[in-house]
Amino acid sequence: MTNNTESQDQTDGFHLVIDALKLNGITNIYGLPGIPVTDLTRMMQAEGLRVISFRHEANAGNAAAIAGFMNGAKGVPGVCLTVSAPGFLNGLVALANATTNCWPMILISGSSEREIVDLQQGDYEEMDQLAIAKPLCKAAFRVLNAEDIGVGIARAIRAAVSGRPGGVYLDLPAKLFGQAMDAAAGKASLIKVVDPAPRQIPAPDAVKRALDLLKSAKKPLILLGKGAAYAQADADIKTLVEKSGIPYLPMSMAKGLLPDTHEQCASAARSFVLPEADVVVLVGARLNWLLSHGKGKTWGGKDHKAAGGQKFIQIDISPIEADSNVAIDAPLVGDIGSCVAALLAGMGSSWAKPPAEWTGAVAERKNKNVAKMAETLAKDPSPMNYHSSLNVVRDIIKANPDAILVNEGANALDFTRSIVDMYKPRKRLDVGTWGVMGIGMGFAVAAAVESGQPVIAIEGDSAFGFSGMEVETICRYNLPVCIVIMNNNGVYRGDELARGGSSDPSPLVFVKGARYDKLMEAFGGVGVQATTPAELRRAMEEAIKSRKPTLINAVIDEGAGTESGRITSLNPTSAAKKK
Ligand code: OXT
Ligand code: ADP
Ligand code: MG
Repeated sequence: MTNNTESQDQTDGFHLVIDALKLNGITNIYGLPGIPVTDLTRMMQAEGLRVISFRHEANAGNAAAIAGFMNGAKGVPGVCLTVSAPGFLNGLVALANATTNCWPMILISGSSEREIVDLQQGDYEEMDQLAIAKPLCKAAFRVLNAEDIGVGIARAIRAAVSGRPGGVYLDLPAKLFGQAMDAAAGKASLIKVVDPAPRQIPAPDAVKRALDLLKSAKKPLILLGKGAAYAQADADIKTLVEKSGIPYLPMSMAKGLLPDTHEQCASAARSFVLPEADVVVLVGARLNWLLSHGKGKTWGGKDHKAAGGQKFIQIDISPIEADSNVAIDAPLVGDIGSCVAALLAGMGSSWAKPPAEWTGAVAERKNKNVAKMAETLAKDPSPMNYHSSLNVVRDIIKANPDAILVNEGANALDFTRSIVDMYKPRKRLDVGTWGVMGIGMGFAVAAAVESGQPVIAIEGDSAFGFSGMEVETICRYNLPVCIVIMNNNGVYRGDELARGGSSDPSPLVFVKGARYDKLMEAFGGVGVQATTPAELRRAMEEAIKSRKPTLINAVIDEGAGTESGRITSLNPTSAAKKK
């Protein structure tokens, strides 16, 4: 074709969206079809994108969010596609949750006609989606013209994965999809994003400040957060821990960054190391509620508002994270890979390990707790409790360290976190910063799709209910997901009685003896009822071997749990004095 001659071929909004996503390495779309994106999902599949179609957008959104956690450091966000208004709102919780957790996700929603929406004339599924999304995500964009699709998708990708990652909303009005334009001009309008998650190198003086502080420590501690897992700087993080000889504590989703069985892992001595440490290196972890805001009794403070006297080094890509809760003595702003590499370079070859008094005291406390745990795990009560059932899961993960563990619930979450050791990075996916229920099946689907590895989802019976219908999705795509419902007949416990003489059940309990395994059988998967650890073990081993969608209804003592698991203290209590 000669220059300045328009090609005969045309393209349209549908294809430009698809081409722009593909050009930027996006391969999987988690969504739910309907007006105005039904044809888009068909065309996406026809053009080689893998479209995973869910039963509810909340679960598609959660799938996209966790895909972002798994791949974001490589510059690839998770993508969710929904219809307008209600579909968009269903996906929005996951977008907000992704943003809260610092995971890169793009929520693409079709929307109704701008002219009608803006005059509030009552269009089908009318809603000003862009305005609603804005306060709940990192960035929000709308594309009105086909020739701007390339820019819109490039901006969405950059906003999601660069700097502190987060959720991005992309509004695509129905009219856009049908707009035609010259194919060559369309192709030229697309942008392949160069270096979407650029390295951010820490300043040399900040590195020196951090190392000087660390050198002065008598009782140092490294705290690894899910930002450290996200960053995929696994080898350097391992070297930092081992070269420094400093005990480390992984936050929930950082478990396995180094094997939990590592001799420097201080998980089993958590309540000892936090108040005792004198210098703490935070690597991709915020001093939020999960770390008692860096103060109070957890940190050795004399009351809940008092700091404990630790000094903090904080590695974070966000320059405004430092001092959010307590003073940060040595902020190290940059991406974790670059920051850790700079620390390693500055440490040289003769870095002194921490005093043996400190590492010895940590080891002593840890060994005591590990022995106590071993004793509890060895018991075999009837009915099964959290410990005896999770002891099985612990063995299964040990034998299958590449399997991904998805986990939600209260007791089902907290006991799993402390009992089940993880051996590899990014293998534990859970309720994150919000402690949100409902992530289970969305995470399980995406974990299987993105990794190809077997997935084990340990679910409280309440937690499972939020996304349970996706067992059909798991069967439809024949995913190697083994769901274990820790069935204690309720939220926290199943033995609560109704109050005030009500003939209704307590708000916290469910139908007793429910057979969740039958739900899986309804869609052709394998359902198993397990009332003993031996039955649970057999069923899990078979599920891993066969890779068949499996749901095991593990019957747990309904009185074994505690209110809100390990966070009972967050429940408000009344100060009113009663006569
Ligand atoms: O050091 P100490 O002695 O303290 O001991 C610690 C460790 O040292 C030790 N440990 C070990 N010992 C030996 N060996 C090893 N390997 C080892 N490892 C550790 O164990 C203890 C505990 O360690 P841990 O866990 O590290 O320490 P700790 O102190 O617990 O850590 C503090 C936290 C805050 C970091 C930690 O507790 C944490 O991460 N917590 C997260 C809690 C969370 O997010 N919970 C979920 C929310 S609860 C509630 O909100 C629920 N809802 C409401 C709701 C929600 N969330 N969302 C929506 C959309 N709607 C409603 C609902 C509905 S939960 C829920 C459902 C619950 O019912 P289910 O049926 O689903 O579940 P069940 O409860 O099972 O019935
Ligand atoms: P946890 O809940 O495990 O403690 P948080 O979600 O609180 O972890 O903290 C994660 C932190 O990691 C966030 O402050 C975020 O800015 C930071 N972070 C995420 N990715 C990177 C990265 N690549 N480099 C540096 N910091 C990062
Ligand atoms: Mg329960």
